[in-house]
Amino acid sequence: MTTSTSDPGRNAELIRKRAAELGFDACRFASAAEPWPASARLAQFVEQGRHGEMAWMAETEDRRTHPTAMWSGARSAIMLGVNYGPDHDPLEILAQRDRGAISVYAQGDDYHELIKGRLKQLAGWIVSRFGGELKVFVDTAPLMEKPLAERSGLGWQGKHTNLVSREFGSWLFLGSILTELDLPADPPSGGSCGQCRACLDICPTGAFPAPYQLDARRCISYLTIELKDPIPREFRPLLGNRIYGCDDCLAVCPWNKFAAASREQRLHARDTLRSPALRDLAALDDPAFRALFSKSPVKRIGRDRFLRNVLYAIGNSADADLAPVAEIHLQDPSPLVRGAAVWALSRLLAPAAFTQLRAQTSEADPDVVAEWSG
Ligand code: B12
Ligand code: SF4
Ligand code: SF4
Repeated sequence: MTTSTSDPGRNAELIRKRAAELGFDACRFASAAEPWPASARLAQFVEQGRHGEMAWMAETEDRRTHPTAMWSGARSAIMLGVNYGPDHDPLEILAQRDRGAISVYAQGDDYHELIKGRLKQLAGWIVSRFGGELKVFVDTAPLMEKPLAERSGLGWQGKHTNLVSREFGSWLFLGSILTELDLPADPPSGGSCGQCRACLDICPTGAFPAPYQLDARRCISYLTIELKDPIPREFRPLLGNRIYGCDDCLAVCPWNKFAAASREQRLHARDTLRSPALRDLAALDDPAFRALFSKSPVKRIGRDRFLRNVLYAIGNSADADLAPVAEIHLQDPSPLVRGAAVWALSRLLAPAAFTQLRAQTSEADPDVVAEWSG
């Protein structure tokens, strides 16, 4: 049952203050009940197959279309932001071809754990103070967080489709609380992309069919993190040394000029993950992978998918000294890894040497024959 409060405006201010005390960098309010255009846009995205193999997007589409479709009791949304601004230029590492580029969001601890903990603390405080049922979300639930954040005035969805904040640029994680309480909605943020198209132009894989629309199947974030299979050949050269996610469209956004480095120590880049050598990463077995990526979001994709990405980056390194590193992986237990090793060697070895290796090896490994034949 909805708990009525005498002064919703005052309650909102108290919630905002408590959110700041808990370490949230932004907190704003929106109606969770009004209809919006995002439902139709999600339907179009799924219909066009732009979610690729993220089957969960289609499976949960009905609930995902609107907050009330997931929970009919939702009246207001409390939208929280955590600044994860980097202390360095994330594009610089792209020129260091013998190093792996891990996207900014994954160079520190897993933000899901950090934000979920804070959301639960805030939620407990709200219930004890004002009552009302509520639910907390960060990333993984069937809730469209960006349009909800835009509605709350936290920012606007930029042409790269992510939320842009006047204060934090493109570096803001989102978390949400849906509640039965009626809280006064905040005004829109103001600010827009205007004539800018920097994010559209820099995308290495041409993942934007139009401004404000993304085809996830072409996005390096999807290809390196979500896709379990070998990455389609057409994209492999375009990955460069990006081995987990991609920041290009975020990093070029001019609104980042107002951003500051994150104040949360746990989100800062670990020294080991700023510019790890591809040679060292390729040597990781499962226990070493788990140890290096303890508490990191990278752990989620597992050692084999990660090694696949590392070997594609080795193939793109133009560093023939790395060929023996790739060759060791022709014996890897994982066919995914063996296939990526073949591709890397096809790029690093002289044609005659590759042909000779193929004659010796390809028939002995039926799982990756397609990779040998190119
Ligand atoms: C699925 C998903 C992905 C997929 C698909 C991304 C996408 N853009 O849809 C992949 C794996 C590719 C991905 C990548 C990334 N992700 Co992601 N991802 C999500 C997730 C789980 C759902 C997003 C979704 O609903 N997509 C479906 C599409 C249809 O919705 P949409 O993007 O809002 O699309 C809108 C526009 O297309 C717009 N639109 C369409 N046509 C038009 C026309 C006009 C005129 C206008 C104005 C708008 C418009 O309307 C749609 C609905 O609002 C959210 C968390 C969540 N639960 O919301 C995180 C989330 C969006 N991801 C996040 C992050 C950080 C990333 C990466 C930066 C990670 C990285 N460094 O590699 C990249 C960024 C890539 C990019 N440019 O989007 C953050 C973004 C934070 C922010 N400030 O916006 C989120 C919110 C997670 C979080 N809780 O912080 N992600
Ligand atoms: S994250 Fe990278 S690949 Fe994906 S849309 Fe942005 S620039 Fe393109
Ligand atoms: S780079 Fe330019 S077009 Fe892209 S989101 Fe930022 S302001 Fe908008």
